[in-house]
Amino acid sequence: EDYEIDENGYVAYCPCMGRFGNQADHFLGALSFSHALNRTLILPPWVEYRKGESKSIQIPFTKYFRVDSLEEFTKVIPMEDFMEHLSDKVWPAGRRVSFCYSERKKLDGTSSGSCNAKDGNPFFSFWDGFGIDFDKSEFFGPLLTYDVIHRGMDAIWNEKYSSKKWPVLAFTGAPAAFPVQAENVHLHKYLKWSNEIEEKVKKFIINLLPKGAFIGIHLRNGIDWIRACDHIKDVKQLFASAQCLGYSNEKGSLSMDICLPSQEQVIRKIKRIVKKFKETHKNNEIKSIFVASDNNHMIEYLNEHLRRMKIKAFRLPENNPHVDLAILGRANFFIGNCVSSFSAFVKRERDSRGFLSEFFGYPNE
Ligand code: GFB
Repeated sequence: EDYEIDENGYVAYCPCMGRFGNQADHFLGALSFSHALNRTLILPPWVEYRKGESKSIQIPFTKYFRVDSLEEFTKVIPMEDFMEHLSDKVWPAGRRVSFCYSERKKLDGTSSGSCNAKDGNPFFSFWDGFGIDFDKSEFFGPLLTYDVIHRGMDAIWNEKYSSKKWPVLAFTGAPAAFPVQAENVHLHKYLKWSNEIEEKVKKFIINLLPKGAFIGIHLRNGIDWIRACDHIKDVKQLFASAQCLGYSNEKGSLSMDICLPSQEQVIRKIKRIVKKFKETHKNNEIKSIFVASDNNHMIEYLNEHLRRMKIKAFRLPENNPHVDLAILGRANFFIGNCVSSFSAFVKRERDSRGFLSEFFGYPNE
């Protein structure tokens, strides 16, 4: 394969904040940013954390997503390909600058005088996995920000950092906002699951789910989540909550029903959706519930309460967040957790296909 150099330069970054849902929000912003600057986005591997391991691991972008669909929107290249085929020419060792808004302190709190891009986890593993060391730091703040949408920053970036002199803008974190800006949500349509994920989804739906329509639900209820929901009394928005409350709370306010619905609320919502679905889809009744969860799938509870409706609950036999997401994306109806960025991924994918979704506790009936 021929690897042509993009004379307009590249954008690289470490998805160093949060887990998959957070990284996906950031990815859409980074996509919009690099597009606005007319640079090629270097597709970073996804950063994952395994229980009991102190260092993150990096999963190639292409394991989960296709490259060709992203190319319909803008110029992209997987980081592995860039490093193997282009970095020596475009971004040789000795000339690698890391970009950050302002100084990043050392882990012990003392001044580093630099972006300190490789200090800590996942920072070190991410760059070091590609043998990348930084020779210099560049602070772009407070003059520049990532906001190319509201503040026309793209022109200022290109003026200040020409691609000739700065072929790669390598950011210590994503050049993007969290949660994803409203204007970038639609970019999700260019994110398509890889064949590997699609195959697993098809197998599960065909072999393990009963024939007929199914509701997908996301139950976010692990201990980290229970603790996070404690904060709802102190804030107007939490994580992805703008997806149902609106970015300025114009559609509602946070509540425990939204962040951490009780079992009773979960079952009530499901029953309501089943009935509603029946009225609008006469020949395609809900036959099962697919449950994705980080902790408690409530399978027995659901089965007990849905028995009279002849509906059964199912889950993946193994923990596989991406297959969970992709199945939720395909369900005939989705009920998500409005605060969770994991649910937000599903909601955006479904919106881009015109599929129906609601959230636990929202709308409040
Ligand atoms: O994706 P994520 O940023 O979403 O992080 P939230 C949650 C992680 O938990 C996922 C696992 O990446 C998965 O690894 N997880 C959550 C799940 N739900 C499921 C599920 O249904 N199935 C499977 N298999 N795994 C927030 C973070 O998580 O949690 C914040 O955004 C913070 O940074 C907070 O840490 C406490 O937005 O839900």
